[in-house]
Amino acid sequence: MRIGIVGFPTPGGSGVVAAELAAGLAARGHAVHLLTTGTPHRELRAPSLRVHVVDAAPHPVLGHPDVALALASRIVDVARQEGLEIVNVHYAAPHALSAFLAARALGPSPPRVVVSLHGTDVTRLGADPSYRSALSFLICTADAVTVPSQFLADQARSVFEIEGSVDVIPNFVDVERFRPAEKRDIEFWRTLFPGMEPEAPLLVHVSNFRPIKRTLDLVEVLARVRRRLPARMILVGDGPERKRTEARAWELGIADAVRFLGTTSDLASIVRQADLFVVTSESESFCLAALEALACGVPVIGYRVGGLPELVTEEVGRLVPPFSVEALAGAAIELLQSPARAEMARKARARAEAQYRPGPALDRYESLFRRVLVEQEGR
Ligand code: GMT
Repeated sequence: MRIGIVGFPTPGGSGVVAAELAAGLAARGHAVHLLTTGTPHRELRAPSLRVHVVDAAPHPVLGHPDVALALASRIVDVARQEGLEIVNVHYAAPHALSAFLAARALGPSPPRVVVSLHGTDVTRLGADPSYRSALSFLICTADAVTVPSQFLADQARSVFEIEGSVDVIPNFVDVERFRPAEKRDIEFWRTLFPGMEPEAPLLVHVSNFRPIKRTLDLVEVLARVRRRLPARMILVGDGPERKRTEARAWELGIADAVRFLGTTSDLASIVRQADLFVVTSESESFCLAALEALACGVPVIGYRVGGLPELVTEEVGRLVPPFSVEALAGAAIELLQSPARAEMARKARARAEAQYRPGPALDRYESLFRRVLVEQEGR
């Protein structure tokens, strides 16, 4: 197939899924074009993948960028040159608008449009009356819609009044890149926490520090865990709530036990060193970062929200009532002290390998794309 995939270049989950999907399908021999507004965050192992970086700088005439228009124009150009049959956009805004415009511009036999929803495009933008009507139109007129969890399928159906099918295709993980540590690298940890006790528990969090991640809760949890255990925490990523979270760590007197690493491309080597992965999100459609932790053999704790219960079962972690930092700290203390954690770590890895390898997810995107092409022929 000749496929265009549109996604953000940022480290967020939807951009990672778009880029890994594009690379995976290119490696299977499809002609794949990734259209994005910056260099993809992760290294993509697929020499045949064509990446088209669309200029999203402010336009001198407008004084601001019009990303939707710039992407739409590039989709039209690539579709004309390469004969794209499918355009699969990841995250509804503005990508679904760009794909819709491009399809209209491409005349009587345009590429089929598949919209992959990822989370806040439904739960936040879809819930916002300023955006809902237009998004609902774009999603309902697409040839197919995908979501990463049953939770988001239900939300999307109700928010956008989708009558057709919604395909649940869970996030997937490269289990070679995200694999368990052979042993704890105490030297690595001591570069971050000089003098750290060799057996001190290690907690890790990865996010974009948006308000929806409730990152202040992370340091509240750590402060409570540290009343019982000499735990340390590493926070990977960057975003609007980082400064407030750092300030709260100082107020709580635990700044020496927390390190903020910012955005790093070598995520796996950090995550695999942890004893627990902590998510404090108010909502998650899936939580790719938690899946990457499971693949590293790291159990996950978090609030019972959104699609997290579909991923984090009792065998591989603990979910507690939202938004109790006491309960989350209690779960962390219980697991860190439990001899059963090693078995949980093994099951975490086994779950990622058995259910979330890239292969089955790529199969499902492939068969969905084939299905919409066949439906088109039948029209
Ligand atoms: O979590 C974020 O804020 C980033 C966001 C995105 O759009 O890139 O992630 C969303 O998509 C991921 C890939 O499908 C999911 O794993 C995340 O759970 C989802 N985030 C939310 O629902 C908040």
